[in-house]
Amino acid sequence: MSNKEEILARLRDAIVNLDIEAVQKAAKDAIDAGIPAYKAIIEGMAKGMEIVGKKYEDGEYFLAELIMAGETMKEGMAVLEPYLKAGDIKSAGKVVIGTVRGDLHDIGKNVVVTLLKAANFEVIDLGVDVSAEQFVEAVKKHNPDIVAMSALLTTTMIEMENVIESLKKSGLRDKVKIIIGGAPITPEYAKKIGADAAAKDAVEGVRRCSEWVEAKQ
Ligand code: B1M
Repeated sequence: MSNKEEILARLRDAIVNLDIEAVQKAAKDAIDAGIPAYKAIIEGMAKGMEIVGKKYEDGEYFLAELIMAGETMKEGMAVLEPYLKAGDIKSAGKVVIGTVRGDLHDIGKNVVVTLLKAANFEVIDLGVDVSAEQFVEAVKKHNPDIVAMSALLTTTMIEMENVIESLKKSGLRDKVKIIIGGAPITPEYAKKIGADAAAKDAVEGVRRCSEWVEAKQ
């Protein structure tokens, strides 16, 4: 295992072990080793979150551990965020983003927000538990290029379709591109509900948003 692989594995394991000190140390080591911050997030910490989810499903972890894993991830993010650079991406669009109604998961959405900002997007973050009406109001108020929605629960992903229907009813659907993401989301689901794209992770999501905005310019 190379030094970089070993650091990514430490980031993953620190999340699984709910070890804030270890995640902060591994995040600093990732930066020192020249691992891009986004890679440390997606290929390190987010992999740990997958394992935490699995352990929760298997009855090995409980809600307390899910909460601690979320806190551990936030502490790791705090170390890495200042190193997320715009690089050579030069898209300057506007995105309205939120986690849909009934859903309180915001770690993945926050990663997307951070990477969007790093790619020079103006981001209007509506937070969590966002209703279709709030999405519609935000589109009217901010006139974004893109609406991005996140859902982590199979019981809340159906809200995405409500948002799209509400945008249609308000005559706003064709003014924006719509992208959706979150653990249960697939390209097939995006197609079914009339979204323009699904993103499996934040990097793919931001890449797609950049492509849309660049095509407009
Ligand atoms: Co929850 N939870 N949770 N949880 N939780 C899941 C989602 C679950 C899969 C765990 C499991 O059973 N294996 C399960 C859902 C099962 C299902 O619906 N099929 C579950 C459950 C059941 C619940 C509760 C119901 C538990 C309970 O109360 N009994 C409850 C629901 C609360 C609610 O929302 N109403 C609940 C609560 C919580 C906590 C609050 C404790 C905590 C969230 C803390 C927070 O977000 N502030 C939590 C956590 C941490 C998880 C897991 C373990 C990790 C989620 C996470 O942060 N992943 C999760 C298991 C899992 O997902 N494997 C689980 C890391 C994050 C970086 O990835 O969010 O997928 P993710 O985001 C990625 C991509 O999906 C994508 O990019 C991100 C970064 O690469 N992406 C987008 C996401 N949104 C995008 C938008 C885009 C583009 C890409 O637009 C451009």
